[in-house]
Amino acid sequence: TEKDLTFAMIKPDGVSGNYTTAIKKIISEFGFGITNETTVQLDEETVKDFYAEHSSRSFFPGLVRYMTSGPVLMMVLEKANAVADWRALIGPTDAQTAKVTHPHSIRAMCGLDLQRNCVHGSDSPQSAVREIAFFFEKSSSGFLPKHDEL
Ligand code: YYY
Ligand code: MG
Repeated sequence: TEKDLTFAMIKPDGVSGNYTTAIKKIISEFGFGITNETTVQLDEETVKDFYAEHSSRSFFPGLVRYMTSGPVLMMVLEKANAVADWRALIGPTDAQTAKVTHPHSIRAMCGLDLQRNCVHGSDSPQSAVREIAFFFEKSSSGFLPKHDEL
């Protein structure tokens, strides 16, 4: 079967809460390959651009502050049906909801609330293409991160 790519990120609360190892274990247990990964400190401009679709929302300033509050780990994941399967694995946006409705999801396991929900996943194949290209550039040997690695 054809393998697809999706974009995943462990957000600042996930990295600072030391969930990286546990999340990577789940990633490998569920059959995803990690094609690329890089740890970076995002700046305000990058987060605003990445989340541009939400720029008019009242939660946007808080989201930008949170996403720049510490390092994030970005990954390109590879697997058949990668986009939908990764979204299913991370669970609903609100980590508090996730704890009730999807107790085995990653956001239930390590997220804190609606804003600090520990992980990101592309919401469609189109978003995955955009988000991978946003953070990585294609090279002859795969992808290279566009931002300075920590
Ligand atoms: O794709 P997903 O991350 O599950 O949710 P989005 O609706 O795309 O929102 C992006 C991001 O914004 C979410 O992960 C947390 C934050 N957020 C928030 O702080 N408050 C909201 N009411 C909605 C989203
Ligand atoms: Mg989204």
